[in-house]
Amino acid sequence: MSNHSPISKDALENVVTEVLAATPFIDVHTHLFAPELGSLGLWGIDELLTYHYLEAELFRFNPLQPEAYWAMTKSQQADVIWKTLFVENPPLSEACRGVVASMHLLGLDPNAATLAQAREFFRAQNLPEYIGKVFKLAGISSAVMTNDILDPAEAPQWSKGGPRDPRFHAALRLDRILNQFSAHATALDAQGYKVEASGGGKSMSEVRRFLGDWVKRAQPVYMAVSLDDTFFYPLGDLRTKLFREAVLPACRDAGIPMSLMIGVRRQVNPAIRLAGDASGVADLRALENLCRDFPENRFLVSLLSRENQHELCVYARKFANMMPFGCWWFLNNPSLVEEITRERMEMLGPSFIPQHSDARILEQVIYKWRNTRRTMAPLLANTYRLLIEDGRNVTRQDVERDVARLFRGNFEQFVGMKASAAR
Ligand code: HDL
Ligand code: ZN
Repeated sequence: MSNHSPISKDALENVVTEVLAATPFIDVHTHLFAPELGSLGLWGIDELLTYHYLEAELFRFNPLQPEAYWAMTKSQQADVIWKTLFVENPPLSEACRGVVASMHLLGLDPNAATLAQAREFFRAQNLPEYIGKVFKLAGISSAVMTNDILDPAEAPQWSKGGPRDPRFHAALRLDRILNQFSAHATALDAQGYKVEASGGGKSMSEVRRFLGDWVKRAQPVYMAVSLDDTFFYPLGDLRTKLFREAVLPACRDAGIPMSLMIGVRRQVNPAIRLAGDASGVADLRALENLCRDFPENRFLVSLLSRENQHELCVYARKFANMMPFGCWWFLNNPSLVEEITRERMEMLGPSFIPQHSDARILEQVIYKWRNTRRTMAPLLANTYRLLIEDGRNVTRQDVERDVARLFRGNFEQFVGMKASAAR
């Protein structure tokens, strides 16, 4: 059958599955790092098992108290998580099954009683080459990093010029500036930017200059911030001033979008550290105001609450300068990915970015993208089935075009990246 001949309804899911498997995706938000950024990049079985999603689940199955857990070494922590969640209990949760899937696809035995075999395998890997193997298994061509440019652990890594590995794109993460400016004004001042903790004086133009210097250094594809569920815009606060006079102008200077990730209820349980954040419903009038007041800016948006998803689709229909992306964090589970993606397709057609992995540990991209393809195949096939039943032909070429657009082209076009071959 040629690429241009109509697909029969019963062949749809096979064709969609094949096209999803054959198209390398761009992972538009991760916490992965290019190998040139050294130990910031996490990989291997001990990191996979001490992922904060699994730490949260450990405390539900094991009476071990957090303080005692934090006192352990990384390998002791991984051992207790493996024993508790994978040996003594069935790894049925999404995060647990993900580790099983990644191990299995790497040729490791997820039924093993201990981590000895896995640790030996990872010790033998050469990172730059291994990244290629993992990205191939995940079906991704590149990943966007999260570069916290005021993090004392990361900033010095860029002094040597920073990565030029085409598999990794930079994104400037601005939480310390937008959410905790006063606490980080000294760090900015120490780097030669004349800012004041109050945000007064030349602070706004200096923050804009700081961001411009980082755009030159890191060539980011977007700037980003994670915002609490209580976030609002505009208020009479310093964050409103920073958005208006520094950050959004810096995005316009660079011609790149601002990524807003809204809805975190931070540290509801500080005892479990990174695992201690929760989710809350945000007031999307803030987003409405930003998209309307800044028509020259473009906004990538991902929301943490399931309850905000439908109104995000409505707003995306009102503002073409806003691009919904991903099923973030607590939403990255097949049952919710399916619900959210269907309502996006019904309201936006293929003009959104369905998913990002949010991977913190390299090998997570293997299972997170396996899950996305597994969820997307029947969903996309059903979308095309309805179109055929309502009178329109669908060809393999249509499917290839739409999958490339959803998982590559929408992002490349929205951030102004030159379109790269999808092969
Ligand atoms: O702020 C973010 O980018 C979130 O993704 C957090 O890193 C969160 O802890 C996370 O890892 N979610 O998957
Ligand atoms: Zn993230």
